Amino acid sequence: MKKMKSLKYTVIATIFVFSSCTLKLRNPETLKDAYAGKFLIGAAINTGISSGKDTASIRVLKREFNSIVAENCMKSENLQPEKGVFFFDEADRFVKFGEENNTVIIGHTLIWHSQAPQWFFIDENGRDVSREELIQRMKDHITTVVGRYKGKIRGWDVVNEAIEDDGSWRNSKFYRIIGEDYIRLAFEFAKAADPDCELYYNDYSMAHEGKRKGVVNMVEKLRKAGVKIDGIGMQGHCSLNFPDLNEFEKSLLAFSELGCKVNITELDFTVLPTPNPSIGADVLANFEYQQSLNPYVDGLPEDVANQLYERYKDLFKLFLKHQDKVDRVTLWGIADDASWRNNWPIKGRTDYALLFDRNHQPKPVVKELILMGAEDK
Ligand code: 9MR
Repeated sequence: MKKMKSLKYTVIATIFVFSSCTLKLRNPETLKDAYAGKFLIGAAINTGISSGKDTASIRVLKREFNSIVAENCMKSENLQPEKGVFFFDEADRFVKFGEENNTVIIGHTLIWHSQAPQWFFIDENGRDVSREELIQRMKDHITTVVGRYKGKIRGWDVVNEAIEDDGSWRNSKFYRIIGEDYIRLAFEFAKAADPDCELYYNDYSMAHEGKRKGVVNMVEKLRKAGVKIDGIGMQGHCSLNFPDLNEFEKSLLAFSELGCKVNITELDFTVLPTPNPSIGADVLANFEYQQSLNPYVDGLPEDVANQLYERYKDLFKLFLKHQDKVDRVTLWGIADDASWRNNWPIKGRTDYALLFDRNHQPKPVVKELILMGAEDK
C-alpha cells in the first residue's frame, strides 16, 4: 500500500515537473529561451565583464544570452604586443568565464588589418618584412592562439574585413605584402591548429552589392580550392536607415547558397546623426565633437526610440524567416553604457545602440522580441 502511494506521488511529481518545463518553453521569459532551437543569442563582452567586475551586465548576460565573443581581448595587438611575447591573461579569463557560465565561446579575431601591432609588418630597420616572413608571423600567431584554446572555442573569426564596400581587396599590409593568398593561408593555419573548430570570414556593410559580390567571389574560390571555411559573419552595425533590409537579405541568401553558415555578428544600432554616411564600421574614422551631433544626452525622444525598436523587430523578423540559415545572432555588447557607439566616429556621445539601457534594464522591445521568438513555430 505504502509502495503504491509513493509510486502515485512520483508520477504526479513527474507530470508536474514535465508540464512546468514545457510551460516554461512555451512562455519563455528571456531572449535565449525564446530563440532556443532557432539560433544562438550572443553578446560581445569586454574585460569588465569577464573579470567579474561589471556585475549588473553579468546578471543580464547569464539570463538572456547563450554565446559570448571577445570584444577586444583576442585581437592580435592585445595578444601579441611584441614579437613572440604573448599576453593571455585577459583572453584566458574570457574563455574561463564562458566555460563557467556554460555559453558557446567565439574567438574574435585572428587576422585583421586593424588593431594588429606595428611590429607585425616591419623588420628591425622599420622596413616592410618579406612575404615569407609575414606568412611565418601569421602562422606563429594563429598556431599559438588557436592551439591554446583548442576544443574550447566553437568558432574563430579567422579573417576580418578584407574586402572593401565596392568588392575590391582592402589594400592592407597583409594584402600588399602577401597578396590575396593570405586569406587561404590564414584559414589553413587555423584548421591545422584546431581541425574541429568552425572558421569564419567576418565583415561589415555586407548589404552593399559590391561587398556582397566581392565576398561571394572570394569565398567561392576558397571553397572550390578545398579550404575549410564554415561560416560568414555579417556584422550588424546598423542605423535607422542602414542597411536596406532587402539588400541585407540578398547577401544573407547569397552567403548561405555558398554552403556557409550565416552568423549575424556585431549587431547594434546608432540613432545619432552621422558626420559621414559612407564610413561603415571603419574603426579609423574619427570626427570632431559638435554638440549638434550629440542630440540625446538627456534621453531618447519617444519617436526615435520607437523607430529604433521597429528596426530591431524588422531585423529579427528577417532572422526568424531565415532561421534555417542563421546560426547565431550576436549583439555587440550588452547595455548602452558600454557600447563602442558612444565613442565612434565621434568621442563622448550618448548613443542608444543595444537592447538594454544604461541601467541595464531591458528596453520595451526586448519583450516584443521574446514574444516574436516564442510565437514563431
Ligand atoms: O567595439 C570595439 C572597440 O571597443 C574597439 O576600440 C575597436 C578597435 O579595436 O573595435 C571595436 O570592435 C570592432 C570589431 O572588432 C570589428 N568590427 C568593427 C567593430 C566596431 O569598430
